[in-house]
Order: sequence, then structure tokens, then C-alpha cells
Amino acid sequence: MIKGFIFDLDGVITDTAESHYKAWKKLSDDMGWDFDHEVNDKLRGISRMDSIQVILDHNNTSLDAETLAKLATKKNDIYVASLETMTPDDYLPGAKELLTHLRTEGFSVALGSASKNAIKVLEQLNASGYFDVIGDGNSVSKSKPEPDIFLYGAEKLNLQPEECIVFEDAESGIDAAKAGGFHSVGIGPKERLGHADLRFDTMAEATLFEIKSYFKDLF
Ligand code: B16
Ligand code: MG
Repeated sequence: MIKGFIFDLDGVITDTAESHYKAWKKLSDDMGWDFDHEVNDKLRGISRMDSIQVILDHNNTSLDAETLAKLATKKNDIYVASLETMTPDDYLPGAKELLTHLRTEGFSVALGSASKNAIKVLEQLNASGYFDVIGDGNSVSKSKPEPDIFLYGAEKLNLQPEECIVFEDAESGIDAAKAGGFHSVGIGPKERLGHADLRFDTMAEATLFEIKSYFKDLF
């Protein structure tokens, strides 16, 4: 039976992809690296240090670990500054409604984000109250597609993976959910999320009614 839900943050609850893009773009321009939206899309759901490595590989460049860490911090400072303008109006359409409905029906809810800035984003949105457990980029060391962040959430909720549905917008996030034995819902296009158990183009379509209709034997 489904007793809990684990939500990714960026791309599911709110759309920070453009803010990440602008921060990586500024760093890339300063460094003379090529960086565009196509490369940015590959960074969806992966950690900050994995992200900078993808950008370096795209530019056939390598740097020592210390320089890499400094540059990643520089990008993060730009990104964090941009979060100041985020407000409770910045939920993706449908996200707040689904979270509210889940709380009303008494489901357990956890966050399972790769971001080390997840708490700041939740504060800006005024969303912390929707979550019983917050798993973020500081909670586990192995990032998606490893299942660790979702296993962390399930354990803290005192639930088995098969009792939880994971919501994700990243290919690596659905891979992580499947690797951990979770049910999965993908938010985004089929080309990226065709391997999710259930998929919606946007969060606006992901109502509890639709979810219960699809996973009917589990409710
Ligand atoms: P930070 P999610 C992920 O968040 C983003 O999708 C990804 O683009 C980002 O690189 C990663 O967080 C790390 O973020 O630099 O803030 O620690 O989708 O897992 O909620
Ligand atoms: Mg995401």
C-alpha cells in the first residue's frame, strides 16, 4: 500500500533550471567556456560537482580539484543570490495543490533533492511545512542515479520503498527511484522520462485522483 510520497525539488516543486543556467552561463562566459541550454539540460538532477565536470568535458578541458571546487563555489554564489527574488508565487502550477491534498489525506511526505540549497529554496517558497523529512544534497554522499537520497527519505519516514511514490523531472532521478525499488512518477517529456511508471507533461496534470487511478491496486 502507498503510504508516502518523496518529491524532487528543482523541476517538480519549482523551476530553478533557468536560474542554474544563468549562473553556469556567467561562470562559463568568464572562463571562456561554451555553455548553452542543451548542455544545461544534462545537468538536471545531478550534483554541483558532477555538473561542472559535465561542462568541462563538453569543453574538452580539465582542471585540478581545488580550482574546480573554487569555480563551483563561484557559480553557487551567483545561484544563491538569484534565489532572493523567489517567492511563494514560484511553485510550479499544481505543486502546491498536490502537496496540500496529500497532507489533508494524511500521507507522509519527504523531499529528495540533490541540491545543497534545498532548505533555502523551501524557505523562499514557504514550503517547509509540507514535508515530514527533508533529504537534500547534504544528506547522502552518492547522488542520483544512485538511489541513496530516496532510501534516506523512506527510512526517515519509516516506510519501505514499495510503500512510496517518487516524483522526479530528471532521467537520473527516475533511474535512482527504480534502482531503490520505488514507484515513480516522471514530470516532463517522454524522451526524458519514458521509463517512469507514470508520466505527466506538467505538475498541473499530476492530481491525486490521476495518481490513485493509475496505481489503483496500491491505494
Ligand atoms: P546545488 P533536484 C538538483 O536539484 C538540480 O536539478 C541540479 O540541476 C543541480 O545541479 C543540483 O540540484 C545541485 O544543486 O548546486 O544547489 O547543490 O532536481 O535534485 O532538486
Ligand atoms: Mg529535479
